[in-house]
Amino acid sequence: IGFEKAAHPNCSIILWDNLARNPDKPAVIGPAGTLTYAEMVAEAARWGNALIAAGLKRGERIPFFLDDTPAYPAAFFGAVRAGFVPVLLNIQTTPDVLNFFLQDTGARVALCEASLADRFGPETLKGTALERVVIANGTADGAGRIAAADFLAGQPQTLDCADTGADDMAFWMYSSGSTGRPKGIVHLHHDMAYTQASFGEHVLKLRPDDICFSVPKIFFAYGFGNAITFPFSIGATTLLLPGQPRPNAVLDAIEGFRPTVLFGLPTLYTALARAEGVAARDLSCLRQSMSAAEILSQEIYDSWKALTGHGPTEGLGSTEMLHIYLSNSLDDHRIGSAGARVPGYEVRLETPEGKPAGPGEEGVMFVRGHSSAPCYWNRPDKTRDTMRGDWLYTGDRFIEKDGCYYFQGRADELIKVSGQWVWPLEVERCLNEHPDVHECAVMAHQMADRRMTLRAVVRLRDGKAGSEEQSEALRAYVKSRLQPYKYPRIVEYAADLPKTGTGKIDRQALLRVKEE
Ligand code: 3SK
Repeated sequence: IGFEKAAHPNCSIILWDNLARNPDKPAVIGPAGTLTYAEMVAEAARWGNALIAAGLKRGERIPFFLDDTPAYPAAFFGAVRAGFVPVLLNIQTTPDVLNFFLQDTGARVALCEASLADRFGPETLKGTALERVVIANGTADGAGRIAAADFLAGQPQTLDCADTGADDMAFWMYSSGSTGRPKGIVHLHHDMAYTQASFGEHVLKLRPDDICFSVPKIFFAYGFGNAITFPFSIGATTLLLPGQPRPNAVLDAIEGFRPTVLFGLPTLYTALARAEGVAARDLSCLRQSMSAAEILSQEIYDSWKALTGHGPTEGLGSTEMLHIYLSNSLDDHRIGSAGARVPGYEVRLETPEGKPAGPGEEGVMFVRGHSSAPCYWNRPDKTRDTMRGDWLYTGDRFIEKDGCYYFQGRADELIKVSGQWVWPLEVERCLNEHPDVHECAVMAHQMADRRMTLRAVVRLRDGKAGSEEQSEALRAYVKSRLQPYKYPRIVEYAADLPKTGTGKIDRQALLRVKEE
């Protein structure tokens, strides 16, 4: 691979190195506040000390249910430095899944954003070991809750580093794949530095005076690298925007805080390019824009280029690898391709027969590099399926041409919508619980701009005919029960659904109908 593991025995060094290098430079800016690097180190130390004082033991997991504010990196770096294991949770998680996360992590202490505190109700806490919820950015009410201001009060602003090693568990993220049980993806202390040494140095190439703005939030592996690992590794600044990243909020933040590097997904670039009045906005601060997770179309690339003078640079990564391992470069972009292998990673394509795919032949991608998660927590079966020696099975099908990789679809049925995995069966199960639905099938649909969305074909009860009002009701139903991005954008109706010989819904037939 040509890269050694970074020697970092504890990933908090990424922040702490800035104390000597850049104490007075802003580490974080944004509507929730500004902290210099010296202030960020002091704040992180207070978090680490407060968690130690709470009686936690080395290696204990701490779920982070936080929005993007300065408290996120402060609590993260303080926790890892003290030897605890932050678990970065998607803040759209519903109470039933949150309950599963609390059980799976065995956590006794969790951090929660004040605006999200109602998610930690009795349903979420049932059967868990949780004793205390620390409420960030607000006040706490109720038993077992404490406001971060009180939790941190009087804690020292220096913190010795726990006796961790580079190969020790540092933090987790959860896969959003949803066969009912998301998988805890375990990352080690050296992984962050490795993503910086590979993608950070060879593709992104930040400058110390850069201000990074990742619209995908920190709890996504992509956002975590963009907003924390890369800027903190070189002493640059990160702009953190809490709340819903609606196009106008993002445009306001760009005009107000003048970031130089923007990170988004094709869905975001599409929404920004179509936002009302965008042409009159001042986007001149942006010198570079990055995209990942979904295929970027020529149309989106061109419209962003027309607004900013540069198109987004597309790459592809995974939570298991922590960040991007295939990428276009700033000066060589093959539209429609995820790009080439990022230095520091090796990739190979394997045919269904287990042979290496030849030039132009489709194969499933395997990747290796030292930021790879060693296992899924407590899931030896899933670990065996995915982590094969030092290679990781991605489940993504590609064709390689001139060193660039072109995505052909998934080897399984997962679909990536707005950068997040959706298991169509989960959406089908949800729709089937609606009183008007007799049966349904949910499948991937590629939009004209090449982004993926969900299409549901529904047979209603009692021969009822579909209507736009009914479709809206079904979408709202899914949004109210699952994470909102899992709703079917397209809802179609059929008097009957085609079946295979064994009585299962014949998806291939439904796909053929769509193509005809
Ligand atoms: O989806 C992606 O392309 C991605 C990129 C970086 C980190 C994590 C992910 C899932």
